[in-house]
This record gives sequence, structure tokens and C-alpha cells, in this order.
Amino acid sequence: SKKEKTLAMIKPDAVTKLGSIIEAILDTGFTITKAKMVKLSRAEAMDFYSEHQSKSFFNDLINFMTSGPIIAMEVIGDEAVASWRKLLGPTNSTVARSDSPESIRARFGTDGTKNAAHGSDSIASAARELEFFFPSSGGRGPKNTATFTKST
Ligand code: YYY
Ligand code: MG
Repeated sequence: SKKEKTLAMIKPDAVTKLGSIIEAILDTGFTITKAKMVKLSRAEAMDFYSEHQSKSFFNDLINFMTSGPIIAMEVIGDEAVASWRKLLGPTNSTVARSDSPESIRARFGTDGTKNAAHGSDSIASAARELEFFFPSSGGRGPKNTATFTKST
């Protein structure tokens, strides 16, 4: 069992479901080690999703991702990258509702763009995306780390 870190991000269509999504994350056995709510600027959203800049859906994606607050979390667990994406379900929430009805995107997402949450697609992406939201040169404010996990 190799522990990995991944970025779990709740998108604007599902921020009000924070409680239920945290419950699902903890019930799956993950530990949450960082959390932050922010509203992304267009430049920030375009940077975060730069791999998709040439795609036809890019503008819709950026409009959606800047439409309201998002909540970023660092999540740790066994094979967390793949395991969190499995819990997320298929990219398209409509597909998720038929193929993986218990998944986060099935339960809380809207459609092919508004799909409730994000998960890093590799260990390298996770490192980049965690640094995007939680820079290691952290600026001002409290510095002690904290974690929570489900007590069994
Ligand atoms: O990694 P994942 O989020 O499951 O999908 P990606 O292919 O990386 O696409 C990123 C993001 O873009 C997706 O979560 C929704 C949106 N999107 C879209 O609006 N339309 C598509 N046809 C594909 C993706
Ligand atoms: Mg992706």
C-alpha cells in the first residue's frame, strides 16, 4: 500500500455539497490534510487547465470554473490518485449517473462540463496542482499542519 497525495477540488456547482463530499472522502478511508476555498480568476483557471487550452470546450470550462467559489483539498491515501478518480466517476455527470451511480459526479454533478469535482490524473499532475493551490513557499499565516480522517 503506497501512500499518495492528490488534489481533490469541489467545483462551483457542488460547493454547497461540501459536507456530503467530505463524508464520501472520509468513508473511502482518505485523510484530508489541507483545504482552501477560493474564487479563481480567469488567468488562474486558464493556468490550472492549460493542458486543455486548444480544446473546443476550453472557454465553457473557464467560464464555469470562474462562476463561483471552489474548494481545494489535499487528500492522502493508498493509491490516492487513482482511488479518488474512481470515487469521482466518469468525467460526464450524465454518463456517471448510468455507469457509476454511486460516484461523486453522478450524485452531485450536472452535465459534461459542470461535473462537481476534479481529481489529478497522475502523481506528476497532483504535485503540480497541489503546488498551484498550496504553494510550499506559503506566505503569511499559521504554519502548523493538521489532518482529519474517519475514526473507526
Ligand atoms: O480529468 P477529467 O476532469 O475527468 O476530464 P478532462 O478530460 O481532463 O477534462 C477537464 C474538464 O473539462 C472536465 O472535468 C470537464 C471539462 N470538459 C468539458 O467541458 N467537455 C468535454 N468534452 C470534456 C471535458
Ligand atoms: Mg483531467
